[in-house]
Amino acid sequence: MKLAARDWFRRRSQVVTVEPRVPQDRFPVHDHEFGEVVIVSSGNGWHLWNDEPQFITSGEVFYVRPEDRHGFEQVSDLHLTNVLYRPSERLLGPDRIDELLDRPDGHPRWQLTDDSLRQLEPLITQLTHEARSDDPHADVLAESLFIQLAVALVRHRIPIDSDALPAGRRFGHVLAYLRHHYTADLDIEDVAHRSGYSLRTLTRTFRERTGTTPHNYLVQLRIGHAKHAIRTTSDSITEIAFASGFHDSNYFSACFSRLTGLSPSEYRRRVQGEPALDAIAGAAHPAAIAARHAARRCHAHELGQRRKPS
Ligand code: RM4
Ligand code: NI
Repeated sequence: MKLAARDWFRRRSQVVTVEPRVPQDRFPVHDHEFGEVVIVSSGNGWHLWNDEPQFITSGEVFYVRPEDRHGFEQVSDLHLTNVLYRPSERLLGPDRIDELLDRPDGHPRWQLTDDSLRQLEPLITQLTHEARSDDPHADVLAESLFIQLAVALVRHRIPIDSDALPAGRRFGHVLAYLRHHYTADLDIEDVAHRSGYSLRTLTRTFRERTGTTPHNYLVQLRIGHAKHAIRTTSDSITEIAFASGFHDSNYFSACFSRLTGLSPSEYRRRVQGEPALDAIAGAAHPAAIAARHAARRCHAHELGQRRKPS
C-alpha cells in the first residue's frame, strides 16, 4: 500500500503537514509518496520498520523515508505526532532534507528527553496550526517551521541506545539506557537509584510516560530481540533465550507466547522464508491456543511484580 501525496497535502504548494495521532491506531504496513518525521509522546506499541519489529515508546523520533515500509501493531495508548513532508523548490530542497534528516549508518531512530519534548511542543503546535491554515503565507511558513523543528531535533536527540546514565532524573536517558543493556542482567532498582529515582517513582513515571512497567518494557525488548534472532539465525531457542537476556528458557517461551500468540518454535516454522510476517495473533489457531496456556506463566510473573511492594 502506497499513500498518495494528494490525499494528505491540501495544495501543491503545501510541502509540510501534520497528522496528530492521539492515539495512533493499528495501521497496516505501507509506504508513501512523501517522508515522515514521527515523534512519540507517550504510550507504547510495535513499529514494524522495513520488516524489523521495534517496540516503541515515549520520546522516540523516527525518520521515515518514502521508500521505507512501516506500520503500527499492538498499540496501547500510543500518542504521536506525524509530520509529513515532501521536497520543495523553496526551502526544503532535497539537499536540505538529506542534511537535516540524515540517518548515519541507516539508523532511523533517536530518543528525546522529557525536557526536549516539552521544549519542542510550542513549535509543533505552531506548525500544526500553519499546516491547517489557508493564509497565503502559511505554506512557506510551515516549511520554515519544519526546518526549525528538524534542527531542534538534531540538537536535542540522543542515540536510541545510549550507554550513559546521567545522575539526575532524566527519563529519556533511562529508556535509552535500558535499550542499550536489555540483553544483560539488569537490576531495575539499581538503574532507578543511579538515575536519581526511587524504584517507586521510576515505576510511576514509567507508567505515566509509556503505559507499561520497567519489567514489561524489558520483556518486550527481549522478545523483539529474540524474534529477530529466530528469523535470522539457526541458533537454538535456548541459546536465543539466553542471548536475549532471559535466564530461563521456559519463562522465555511463556513470555514469547503471550506476546506473539505462538511458541518460539512455531514462530520459527511460520516465519522461515516469510520476511514480513510478524505478531501473528490468530486466536483460533491451535498453536495460538497452546501458546495461551504457556503464556499464563509470563503474565502471572508480571502480576507478581506489580504487587510487590516498592
Ligand atoms: C497513519 C500512520 C501512518 C501515516 C498516515 C498518514 O495513521 O501514522 O504512518 O503514513 O497516518
Ligand atoms: Ni506512514
